Amino acid sequence: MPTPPEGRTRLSSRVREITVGAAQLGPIARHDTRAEVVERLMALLQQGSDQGCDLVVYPELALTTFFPRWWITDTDELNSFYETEMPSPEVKPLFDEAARLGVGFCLGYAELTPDGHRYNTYLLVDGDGAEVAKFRKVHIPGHEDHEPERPFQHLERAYFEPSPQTFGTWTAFGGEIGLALCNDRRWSETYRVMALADVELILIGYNTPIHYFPDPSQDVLAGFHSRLVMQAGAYQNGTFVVGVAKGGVEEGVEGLAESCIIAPSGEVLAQATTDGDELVVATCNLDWCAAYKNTLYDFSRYRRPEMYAAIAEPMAQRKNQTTAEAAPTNGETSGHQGGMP
Ligand code: CDT
Repeated sequence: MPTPPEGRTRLSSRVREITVGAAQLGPIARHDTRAEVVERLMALLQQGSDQGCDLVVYPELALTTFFPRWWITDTDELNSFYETEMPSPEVKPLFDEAARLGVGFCLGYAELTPDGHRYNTYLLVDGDGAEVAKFRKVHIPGHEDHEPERPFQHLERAYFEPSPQTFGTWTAFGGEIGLALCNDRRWSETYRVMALADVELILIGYNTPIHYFPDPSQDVLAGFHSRLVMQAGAYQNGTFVVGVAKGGVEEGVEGLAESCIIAPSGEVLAQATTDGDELVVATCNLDWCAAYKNTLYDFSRYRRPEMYAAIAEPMAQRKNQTTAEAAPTNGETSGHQGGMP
């Protein structure tokens, strides 16, 4: 297992290691029951326990098929894909077994709240079976309306509200843990917001159809883009990143697999070799993060937040600004001010 090579800066004498299992899932069919899926989750949990995992991480929407691929107008049918309580009776065996084994886990599911809100949710549970954190997906991709010209739908924007809360971090498993879901991993802000709270290990479940209808030229790059964003997010923020797929051909749609565990150096420590149920394991020395957070990415020393205000402005506000207002406000001329063209 790669660890920081001798000679790389170790800034802490206290070694904090967490063994993580990225519990990739293969396809879940539309007719598969929760009980059948939970059996598979428990098999991966057992493998994780056998391999010394402290934490087993499941994908986004890990209890059902990826239902946003269909335009579903019947409310009862749509609701059948959501959880109204967690753990539900069908999922409780997973919670009980994880607590018995002393293994924490992170589980993605569709959440329907008592007051009718629908979220794409990621739940982190510790080794004693206690809930640590509930995260709701921030960036909701796809489209709102039925688009029959597509070979399959991506109706997340019809079926989920974006989280009203920003990204968080939680102290657990001996470190600072952050959560994100699928499309969140493509946005650099996701990692940076968590890094500002000293995140050390970001867990990201995903369902990524390889075919991207708006621009199929991107299809061949699906794996590259997925790794690119997670490796950059890890390195630029001095954090481990665990990306966990539901992959393979599910109801005729091919999903990206390639689950992986990435070090703060940006290096991939371990990656799935199949597109089915597979546990990818790596031991993460959380003290490795400091080698980046305290040097090249020492935020308090080098970051220039006063230069980044535009990042936090809504687009509408930016479009309403005149060129002059949008120009640098430091009294210098606008445009390039460096030595290179
Ligand atoms: N589940 C999810 O967020 N998938 C998106 C697909 C984007 S294309 C609509 C992803 O970013 O992988």
